[in-house]
Amino acid sequence: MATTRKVIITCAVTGAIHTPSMSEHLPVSPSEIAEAALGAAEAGAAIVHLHARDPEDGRPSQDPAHFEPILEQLKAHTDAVVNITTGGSPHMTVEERMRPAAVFKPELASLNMGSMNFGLYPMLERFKEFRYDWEREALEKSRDLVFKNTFADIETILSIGAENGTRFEFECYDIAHLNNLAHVVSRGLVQGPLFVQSVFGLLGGIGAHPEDLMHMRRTADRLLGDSYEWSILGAGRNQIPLATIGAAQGSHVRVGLEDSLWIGPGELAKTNADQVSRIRTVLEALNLEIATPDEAREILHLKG
Ligand code: KMH
Ligand code: ZN
Repeated sequence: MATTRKVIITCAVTGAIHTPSMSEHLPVSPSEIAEAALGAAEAGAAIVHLHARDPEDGRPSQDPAHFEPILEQLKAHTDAVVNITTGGSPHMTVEERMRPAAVFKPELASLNMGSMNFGLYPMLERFKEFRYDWEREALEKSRDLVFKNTFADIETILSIGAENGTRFEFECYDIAHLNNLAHVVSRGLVQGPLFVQSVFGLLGGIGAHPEDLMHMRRTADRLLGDSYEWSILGAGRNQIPLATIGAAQGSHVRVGLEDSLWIGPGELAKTNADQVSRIRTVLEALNLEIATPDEAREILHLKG
C-alpha cells in the first residue's frame, strides 16, 4: 500500500489537570517542560502544546515569566511548532488564560469552544496522597466547576489571533462545540483549514466510545465540510486506542502527559517522548507518514 497521508502528532507535555503528586514524571519546572517538549519533538511530534507551572509547587501558571525560559529553550533547539494554551486551567479567568499567547504571539494557540462542567474530582479517589494543598483543593472544587468559554470569551481570544497571525487548535469536547465553531466560521471570524482537536473521555464532555468518535466525525463533516483538519485526543486510558481508531480514518493525533499519565495499564509514562513513540509505531503500522513541523505548517497554513 502506498504511504501518502501525513499525520500530525501533537504532544501536550504537562497541561494543568494532572498534578505533581500523581506522577513523578510530570514536567514541572521550565527546564523540565522544555526538555520534555524537545524529547517529544525528537520522537516525532510536529507540534508541542505548552502550559507552564510555578516551579515552587507545580501549580498551573499563565505567568509569561514561566513560559519565557521554555520558549527560549525550544527556539534554540527545535523547529517544532509551538502551541500555547489559552485554556490555562479551568480555575483561571479568561484574562489570565490569554496572557502568554498575547505576549508571545505563537504560530498556534488552543481555543476552547464552549463552556462545560470539568469533572476532575473522581481523580481524588485514585490519588489519595497529595504533596501540596492546592492539588487536593483543585480536584475538590472541580465538583462545582464550570470551564467558562462563552461566545464573548471565544471572540476575545480570536481577536488576539487576528492581531498576531496566530491560528488555533479548536478544542471541541462535545458536539455543541462543533456547532459553536461553525457559528464563528459563519460570522467570518475564522477561516479554514480549521484544526479541530476533538477531545474524548473527560467527565463533562462527550464519552470515549468509538460511536462518540464517529458522531463527532460525522457532525464535523456536516458542519465544516472539507474546511477542517481533524485531530483526536483521548483522555487517560483512551489515549492510544482512540488515536488509533481516528488515525485509521483520517485524523491527526494528540498524546502527552497533559492528556494521560500512562503508557500502559497501571504503568506510568516516564516521558512524553515514550507516548509519541508509541503512537508513532501505531501510525507506521497503519502505513501512515509522520508530518514534519514544516509539513504541519503547510497543512494548517501557519505563519511559520
Ligand atoms: N487539557 C485538555 C483536555 C487548553 O490547553 O486550551 C484540553 C486543553 C485545553 O489542552
Ligand atoms: Zn492544554
